[in-house]
Amino acid sequence: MKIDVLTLFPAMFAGPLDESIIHRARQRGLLDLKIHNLRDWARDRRRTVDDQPFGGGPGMLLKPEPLFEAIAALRREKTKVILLSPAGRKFSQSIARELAAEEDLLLVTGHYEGFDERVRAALADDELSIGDYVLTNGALPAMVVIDAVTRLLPGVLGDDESSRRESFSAGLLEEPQYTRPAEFRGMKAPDVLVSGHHAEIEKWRREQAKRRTRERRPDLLK
Ligand code: 4GX
Repeated sequence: MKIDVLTLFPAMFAGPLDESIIHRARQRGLLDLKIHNLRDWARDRRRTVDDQPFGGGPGMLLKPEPLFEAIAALRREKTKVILLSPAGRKFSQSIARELAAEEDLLLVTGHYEGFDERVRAALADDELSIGDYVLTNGALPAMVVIDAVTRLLPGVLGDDESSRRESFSAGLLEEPQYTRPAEFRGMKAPDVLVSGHHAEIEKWRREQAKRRTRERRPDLLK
């Protein structure tokens, strides 16, 4: 899969996407990720990308010309252009699955008070929010989307990692889990897990996952 990102803060992307599973996916060619600086499409000597809103009010908006030129330069036939902003539809695992089936994404991160509305109207195929809180810019939301989508691409996770995810636990929170030692500072791991009785263990895990989901996230059961 190819993912392009348009941002005013390309340096923010250096660390998080060069570690661990995402790093491995990039190295193996499963994810082709490119970060682009919106300022490269500014026309004036000061490389201006923002301007004051018509009608007055606080803050600045991303002006349309650099965004239109950048998106025209970066988009290809099958590219899905996605804006990141608090006004988007709420990002979720099912949207991550939708996006993982695409060939080509262009993530456009909001800054300042947002975009000129014509960017939305003319260029965006979708608009996503990662949750109901206010961040300083859209770089972290873009990285959240990239991370959640990349781990769903074929071949990115090892068999162990992905088969466990695909098992009964889908749609439920994880059950309590323990590793050695079986007793630690007076706290014991449940006997059933240590017992080695596989059918009992599976039954216990399923019950615990359901109970935890019912107690903490009943919305997931609906
Ligand atoms: N999920 N932010 C975007 C600027 C902005 C404001 C309005 C477009 C319209 C966020 C989130 C988020 C802060 C990124 C405001 N862009 N983005 N930025 N939550 O809080 O996606």
